[in-house]
Amino acid sequence: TDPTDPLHQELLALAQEAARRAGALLRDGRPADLAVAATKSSPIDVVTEMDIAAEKLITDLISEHRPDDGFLGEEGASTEGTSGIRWVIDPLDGTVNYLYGLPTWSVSIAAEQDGDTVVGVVAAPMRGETFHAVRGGGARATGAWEGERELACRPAPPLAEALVSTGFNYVSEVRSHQAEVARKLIPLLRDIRRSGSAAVDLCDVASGRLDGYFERGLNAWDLAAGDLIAREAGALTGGRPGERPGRDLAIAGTPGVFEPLQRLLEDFGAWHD
Ligand code: 2AM
Ligand code: CA
Ligand code: CA
Ligand code: CA
Repeated sequence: TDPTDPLHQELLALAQEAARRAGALLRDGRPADLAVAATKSSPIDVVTEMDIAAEKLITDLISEHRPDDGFLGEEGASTEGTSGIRWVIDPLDGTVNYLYGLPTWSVSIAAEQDGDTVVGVVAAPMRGETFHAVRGGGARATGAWEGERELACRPAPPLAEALVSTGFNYVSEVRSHQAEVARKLIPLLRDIRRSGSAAVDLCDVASGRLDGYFERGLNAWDLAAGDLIAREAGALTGGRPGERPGRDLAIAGTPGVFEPLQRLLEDFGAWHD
């Protein structure tokens, strides 16, 4: 694949602009009393309004430039399109963090061409960072902290020194099982993190800030952009052995951590109760 393909460059520029604007909307539009509301009334409704507004901003902007593209978005965007391009969008990944005022949340936008992800953008406005990748062209990030840079995942440490992030589902029976898997893993790893944004975790693997990541129960919009960014940075990604990342299980890791982590998750039956 040719990373300088003008279509892919056009899709990248559009995804970056949409992510920038949606990130600004979420950052500037967040009600100051949201975290207080979390302990009272119905804060989820307020967050849901922001989710929906951000998704609409993204799909409106893209449709204006590319009226024939399809969409799949967490907040309901679902159209086929006729151009062969479909956008896979999570307008706000890390909703619970956003609700509480924690900085780890993101806007995730991917473009698929005939079913394969060709562009991924993840903007994390409160970290001042945006990550992007074009298929075959590597992954890059821009940000105040580490500047503009090419991303490369870390050289593999022994599993016992690997820092691995995960997430927990919201279905209580699944959570207990996930806690059991984490209990078995903790003594075998350096430590475990739980950031609350799957898209940010995948970008942190790409950046060499994490050695691995796994989660169960995710949807296409959580994974699409971050998975391409991780792979273009040299990470391996997958699901159950032999499968692509999906609802049952999504795993990303630096080569050398990915396979032993996948094997352990298989041994611990991480994708079933
Ligand atoms: P969200 O913030 O967009 O809802 C954190 O572990 C990851 O799980 C995030 O990507 C989060 O996405 C996702 N998530 C949150 N609630 C979920 C649910 N009910 N089902 C599946 N995934 C969920
Ligand atoms: Ca999500
Ligand atoms: Ca979301
Ligand atoms: Ca959600």
